[in-house]
Formats: sequence, structure tokens, C-alpha cells
Amino acid sequence: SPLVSMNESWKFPSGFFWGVSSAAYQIEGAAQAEGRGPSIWDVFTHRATYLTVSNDTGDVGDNQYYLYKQDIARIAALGVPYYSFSISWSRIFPFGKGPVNELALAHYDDVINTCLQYGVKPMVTLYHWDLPLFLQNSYGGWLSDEIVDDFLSYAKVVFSRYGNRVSHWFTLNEPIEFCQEYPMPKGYFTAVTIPPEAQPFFCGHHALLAHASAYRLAKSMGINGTISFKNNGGYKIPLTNSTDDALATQRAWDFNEGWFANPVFVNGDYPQSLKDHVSTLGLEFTNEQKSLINGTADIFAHDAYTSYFYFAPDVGVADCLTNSSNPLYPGCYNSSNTGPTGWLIGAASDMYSPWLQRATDWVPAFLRYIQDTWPSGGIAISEFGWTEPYEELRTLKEDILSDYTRSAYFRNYLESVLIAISEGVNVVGCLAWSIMDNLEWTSGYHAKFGMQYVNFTTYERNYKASFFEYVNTFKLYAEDPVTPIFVE
Ligand code: PNW
Repeated sequence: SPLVSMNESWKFPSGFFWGVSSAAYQIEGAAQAEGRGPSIWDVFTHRATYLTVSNDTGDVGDNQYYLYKQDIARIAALGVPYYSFSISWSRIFPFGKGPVNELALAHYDDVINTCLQYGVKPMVTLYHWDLPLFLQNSYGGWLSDEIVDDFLSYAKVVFSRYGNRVSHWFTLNEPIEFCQEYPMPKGYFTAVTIPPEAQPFFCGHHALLAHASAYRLAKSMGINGTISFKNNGGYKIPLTNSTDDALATQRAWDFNEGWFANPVFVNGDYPQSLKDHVSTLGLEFTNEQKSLINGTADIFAHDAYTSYFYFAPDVGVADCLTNSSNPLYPGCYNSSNTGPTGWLIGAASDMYSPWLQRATDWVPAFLRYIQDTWPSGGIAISEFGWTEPYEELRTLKEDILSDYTRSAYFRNYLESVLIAISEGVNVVGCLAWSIMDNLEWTSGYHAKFGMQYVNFTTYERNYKASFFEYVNTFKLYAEDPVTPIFVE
């Protein structure tokens, strides 16, 4: 498409970071190579029957454990300045704790150094859901406070080894999501005694302590990249202007973004409605813990894909706040992709990702809401992206590579970010999900978020049109030059 600026005054300021993202279990493969220990995701994909579509696994993934040099070269070739990936905890510590695996440390050394050689700045996530299996089975993983020290030991090894070669660190990817993986499917993991409906909140409690401790550790070690965690969610719009819908929408913020953002960015503690709930489970932060947690993120990193309308339950909130068999317990809110006039908020994504609506018009209001509600050193969209619909039904490779709805999503989304910036919201970076098609968790390889097509027989990669659209948008609007590196 011809490059035409929508508005001459829109600019991504100098120093704005942009790039592409991935996560270890979704792309690396090499599941049994060089001393990697098992993670809970190996159990989800291997033992839990049809937990993933087609029983797909991450055993081979995109083979990036072996193909990272070409992957880094391919993004450098287009001028992408940042690559955000995660480190596999059970490669570094095959048992989650104890002996360190030097082969894994050497591997990520080379991934990071290859990035730097190609002029791509590495951004590293410590934990993208692949909990070492041993930690789940020995004490319940994130359900136990023992996780805090083990995460800290892992973080210490990673910070000391890669220290100042990394410009941005993310401790945890989307604690809202991984905490809602609890309770884990019965029969595959050592049993735990915490009631099922309480488990996500125990996980969240320890995730906050682990994140905050790792942040403090990094600062005490003199690590100079920014450190934050990746929150997630979307803009929440009250369906009507009724008081009940406003209250339901507030509870939705509290039980999602606010669960982790309020402690870290506001006061070290949960938002009130959540505090009321978790205190009934015996989860309260001491004053010392509150001061540990408060202020432990340099930027507000948000995985922000989509938006929804929110509304109150039909029969009041008394029951859903307290009765654990009520389907809306304990957050007491409903959500919908359909607005008050019956129009959809945006086009829905593929059959495997019904949660994803192409609703980019709401992005400026969302970014403004984040800035006003959780003041920080700047907002980063640490993931945004799109699945193309019903890819199995499309046989022509050209059709797959001409992914126009994803191109439109990136272009519209980035222009919405530019509107927010022009209106005074401090957005500091954007990272597209994902560098290439990969294991989309329970959707297996069927949901395709990639800006590159991957042939899962030959592992050959092909750029999709959306990748060029994404880069071209920065060529058009970024103050800093986009510098493609072509290698022989
Ligand atoms: C993120 N939702 O997950 C993850 O960080 C990625 O690993 C994943 O591949 C990507 O988004 C695409 O799904 C999410 O239901 C999963 O709102 C689900 C939701 C949000 C994010």
C-alpha cells in the first residue's frame, strides 16, 4: 500500500521502542535438548488429553532453539529494532532450583549476542508460563510462598549473566492469565489442598511478591534496563450509563488489570473490591510487603489486544459476590462484544480466539485510562496482534501471506496509539505478537498470530504482508530512522 500519513503531526517520538515478540515454549522446540527439564506445559500438552487442539505440543515448536540466527537476521533485514523473547526457566534450572545448566546459559548468551551483532536490542521476559514441573509438584508452584525465593534465585542467575546487555526486562508475563490456569486439570499434577476457586488469588499474591522481589534485586545489582511485568486485558466500556453497569465495570477493572496494577503502581495493595474478597481467603499484605511491592515497575507494560462492553448481573450482586457456585463469582460482572445498539465492537478474530475483537478505535481512551489510573514512567503495549480467520480453510499460500485483516489491525492500532500520543499520553513502545506462527497454547498450531508464515514440515519462514505493513507504519511515523540490514 502507498505510504500516506493520516496526519502530518503524528510522530512516534525519538527513542520509542518497537519490535516483535515471542515466548520460549511457543517457539523454541528442542524440548529435551541440552538438559532442559520439564515444565507444566509439557504435561498440559502430553498427558492432559486434548487440552490442546489436535493434542499439539511444543516439542518442536518453530525450532527456534536451533534457528534463532536466521530468525534474528530476518527481523534485522526489515529494520526491526527490538526483539522480545522469554527465557525458559527449566532450561536454566532443570528442576526449577538447585543445579544450574551451563548449556542453557550459553545458549541464551548466543541468542542475546546474535541480536546485538545484528543491531537488534534484546528484551527478556523471565517467566512466560512454563513453570518447571518440579516446582508445581513439590509445593504447588505459584500457590505456595516458596516460589518467591526460587524465582529470585532464577532471576539472580539471569540478571548476573546477561545484566546490561538487555534493554528491557519483564519479570512475569500476564499473571492474570497464568493464575487463572489454577486449579490445574485434575489427575496430572500432585494434589493441593487450597480450594479451587481460591487458587488464582493465592497465585496472584505470590506472583506480586515474586515480581517485586526480583525488581528490588535487579536494582540492588545495578541492572540498568527498565524492569516491569506484562499486565494484560482490554478497555472496559460500561454497556449503559446505569450505576449498576458502572459498578460492574469497576469490578471488572479491579479483578483484572487492577489486581496487579494497583499494588505495583498505586499503593502496594489490592483495589478495594478485590481486597474485600481476598481477605476472606486470608490473603493480606503486611505493611512491609506493601512497601516492598509499591513502585516496582519502571514502565506500565500492557498486553492490550482488544476491548469489551461490561454490565451488571440481572439479579443484583449479593449472590455472586459470596456464593462460589454462582457462575459470576466473585467478580460479579458480565461482558459482551455487542454494544447497546446491537453493533459488534469490532470484527471477531478466528474461531480459536473468540476473545479477540478488532476494536482499535478504543485504544486512545484505554491508554488515557491507564495513564490516569496507574501513573507510571510511560506505557508500553508489550503485545498486540491478530489471528487470521479460519486459516485451515484457505489453501493458497498467497492468500495466507496476504493477511489483510492483520495488516489493517496493525495500521489502525498504531494510528490509534499516535492519536493517544498526540493527546498527551506517554506511550513509550509497542511490540507486535508475534514474530511468526507458533504454538498458541490450547489452540495449538491452529490459531496463527504470526507476521511470518511457518511451514511446519520444513520450518521455512515467509514474511506475511502484515509484517511489511507494520514496519512501513514506523517508516512513515517514527522520528528515528528505520534501518534495514541486508546480509549476504
Ligand atoms: C497472550 N485473553 O495471551 C500471551 O502472552 C501470548 O503467549 C499469546 O500467544 C498471545 O497473547 C495471543 O493469545 C493471551 O483471553 C491469551 O484475553 C488470552 C487473552 C489475552 C492474552
